[in-house]
Amino acid sequence: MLKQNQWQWNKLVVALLAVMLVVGAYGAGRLSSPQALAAKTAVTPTAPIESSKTEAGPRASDGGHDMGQMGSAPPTDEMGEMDAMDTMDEMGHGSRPIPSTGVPDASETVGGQPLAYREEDGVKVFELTARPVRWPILSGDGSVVVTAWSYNGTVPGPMIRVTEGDRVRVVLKNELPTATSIHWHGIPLPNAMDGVPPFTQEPVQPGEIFTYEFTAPPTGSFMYHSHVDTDLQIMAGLYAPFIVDPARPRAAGPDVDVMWMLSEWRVGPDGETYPAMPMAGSEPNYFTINGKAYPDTEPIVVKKGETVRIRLAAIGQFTHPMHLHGMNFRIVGYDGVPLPPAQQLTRNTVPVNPGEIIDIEFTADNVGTWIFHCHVLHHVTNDGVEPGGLIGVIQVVE
Ligand SMILES: [Cu+2]
Repeated sequence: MLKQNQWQWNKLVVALLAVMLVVGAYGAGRLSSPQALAAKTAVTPTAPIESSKTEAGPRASDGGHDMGQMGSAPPTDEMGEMDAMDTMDEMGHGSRPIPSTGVPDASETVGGQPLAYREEDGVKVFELTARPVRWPILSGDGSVVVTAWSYNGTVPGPMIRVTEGDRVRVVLKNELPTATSIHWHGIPLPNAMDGVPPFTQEPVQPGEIFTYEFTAPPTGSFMYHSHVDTDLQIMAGLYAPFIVDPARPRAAGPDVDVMWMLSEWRVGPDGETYPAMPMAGSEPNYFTINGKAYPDTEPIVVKKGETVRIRLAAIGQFTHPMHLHGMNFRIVGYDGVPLPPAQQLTRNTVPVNPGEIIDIEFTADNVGTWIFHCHVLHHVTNDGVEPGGLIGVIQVVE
């Protein structure tokens, strides 16, 4: 009896040991994969293997970005070249910096300004040149300059503003190192003018010119942006506002009427600019309204009682829930379509998803210095330091 109990006890111990071994091995496997991935991810941003062939290396003038947790170590011997190559493949082109060698500094410092046009036989003709530029997103002591791809040397590119029914012609010259195109986001137009290689046109090669022409749609907020390698080219700055005004304006327009284009950047510890691609491991560490991070974002100053319209456009790869302090706003337009009063929600926070354009209006009836900011809290930092990023200041004065 005793012997049989001992035998069963031994069997139980052996079975328990076996279970522990299996669970242990499974747990170790589960743990080791993400750790290995994290190690690879951390190494990649400073392993610009591709770029080292064409780039002169880190820009000394851009040194001093303390990346903290975003930081990364150069590839270690044990990592080996094969591992580095594997990681490059996993991360795609998000791991390569936007080439900065020979890129000139921007001559303008404010983006999204109205673009002058000339009239030819009743057609409004606009000219755009897509070209690289060194663009300041933060000035002063902690200045940060990114390597951007721009329209006419600014981020965002210049605002095209026309009246509904206008005939519009846009001549695009490509001075980028790669092919590009322009898509007219939200604007109904003939298919051949939609700007989407390979579906509607061939890519516009470096040095080439392509002319777009269409009729301006009914009034609303739109944008234009590249439609080639979009997760690189749009993240690098190839976007701009396009506004269509009503042919017969309503009695009283808003006193302030601005468009805020929201986007993200990644500046690496090497000072180079990487396209922010969250799902490719290239997390952004700077966030901009019209190409500027707070405190360089343009403040809005209004008198008490004046009306403010802000056209919010998320052109990057994140949703930005924009929250206004001190006052509520009405959502008066969605994706370029003005909303009738019965559909206008009153809110103080509105999520702006990638590709969406949301028009809000409010009466500035509360005196003070109010902020209108993204409520994803990482997005109100500059490289991890708050306040920064997607904060706009609205100053209501007597
Ligand atoms: Cu955000």
